[in-house]
Amino acid sequence: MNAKNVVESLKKRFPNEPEYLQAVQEVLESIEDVYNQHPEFEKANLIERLCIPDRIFTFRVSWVDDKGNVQTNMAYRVQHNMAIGPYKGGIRFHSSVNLSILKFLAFEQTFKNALTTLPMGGAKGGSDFSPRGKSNNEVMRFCQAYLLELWRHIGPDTDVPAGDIGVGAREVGYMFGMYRKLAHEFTGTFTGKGLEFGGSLIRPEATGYGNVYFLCSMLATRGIDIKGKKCLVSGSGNVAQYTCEKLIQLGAIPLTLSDSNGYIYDPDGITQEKLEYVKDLKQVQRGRIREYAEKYGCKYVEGARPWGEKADIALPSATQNEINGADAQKLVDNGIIAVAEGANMPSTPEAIAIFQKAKLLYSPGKASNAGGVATSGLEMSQNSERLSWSSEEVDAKLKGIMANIHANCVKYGTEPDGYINYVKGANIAGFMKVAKAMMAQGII
Ligand code: NDP
Ligand code: 2IT
Repeated sequence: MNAKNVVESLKKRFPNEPEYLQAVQEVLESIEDVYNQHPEFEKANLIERLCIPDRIFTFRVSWVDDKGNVQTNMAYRVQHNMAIGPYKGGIRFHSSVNLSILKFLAFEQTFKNALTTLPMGGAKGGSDFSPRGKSNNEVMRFCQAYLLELWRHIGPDTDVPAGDIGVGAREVGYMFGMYRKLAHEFTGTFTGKGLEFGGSLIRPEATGYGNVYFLCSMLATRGIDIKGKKCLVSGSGNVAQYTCEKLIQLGAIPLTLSDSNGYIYDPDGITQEKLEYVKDLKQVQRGRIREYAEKYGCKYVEGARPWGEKADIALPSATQNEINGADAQKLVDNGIIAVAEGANMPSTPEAIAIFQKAKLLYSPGKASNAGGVATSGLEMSQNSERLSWSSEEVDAKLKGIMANIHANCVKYGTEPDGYINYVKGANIAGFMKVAKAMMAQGII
């Protein structure tokens, strides 16, 4: 397999899907050598079967807004790979959602889920519907309308959706409610559910907590303590909030948060008390991060991202391609020591090259944000046995899983000079598991 040629041929077949091609290129470049040590892979055309999703559902969703107008949105579910378990992955509601973005996310999810060691295949879904500015009733009607089509394609042993951008506890609740009504069964077909109806303790916290656990493992390879470290966090949603919470618990100092309008910089650090305000602002009031600056009298920068601020660690937790080459250079010039990705593919290829050239501790999202889906896997286990585990038990399992992913990255990603290439490590470890499962199951 020649990674460049495969990407070129995919470019011809899917010319309008830049995010998908970007994600594929990163993985293929890092697994090329290992893949070519297995001629049986090439004979089975494993690479095309692994890059192209098993199937994609595309459909129109119609719903009625509060003024009585009939609205339409495009909606999708990409079922990428089922070789190691039922399809599993979140649902994104955001105006930018298109097939390229969902295909990149489903592709990444396949390797991420393999890394968790739990039996989950890869999928992603979503719609160009934006919950922002919509009433609660409009969100509910949209979720129900989306499920009217989606429900027949999912199930506890088929495909188990969860949250992602624009989809949190509220949206999962509405979607699960509609699912169980249509399917006439109560099963663990969604994760991220409310605690009263089968949700798992620690699932809301898991992505952010897991990312910080992973960061601590990276720092430990250089004997660095997280205590007192100044951190730049982007986003202000689920992942950003619980990233801040774990940073605060471990004595680190989060300085920034952002949303699509701008970022806040709090030189005194975001404390637990201020974070509780952010949780309420975002989860209940559904306000903008600018309001934090107004309340606490700190800096707010409109239309910018926080990467120009000076700190020790960056934890991008908003969206894809939010750190470009120029941002990465600023971070390196300002003396950053580690970048731990909470979001999926937040760094462009140019940014990754700059981080790796500077020999930073740099972890790709598929390794360091895997705690979210891993805890979804634990929610599935609890639902199957109709039991709920304590938060201590779930958190201990999450810690163990993150430590295991880190160890696998070290195993497959350590370069001759001792530098740990976490991108390479995560891609090879995830790929090998899925590849072996596909080979064993024949050409299907
Ligand atoms: P939320 O919807 O809870 O929060 C998203 C945050 O990112 C918001 O602050 C949002 O601001 C901001 N944001 C979204 N899109 C953009 C954009 N185009 N430009 C700038 N800011 C943007 O989502 P999550 O916290 O769940 O997800 C954040 C990232 O983490 C995503 O990349 C997601 O794929 C990834 N992830 C999530 C997991 C989970 O369990 N939830 C698990 C693993 C990864 P605004 O309000 O202005 O839109
Ligand atoms: O990107 C991700 O891993 C998620 N949005 C979580 C997926 C899940 O099924 O919990």
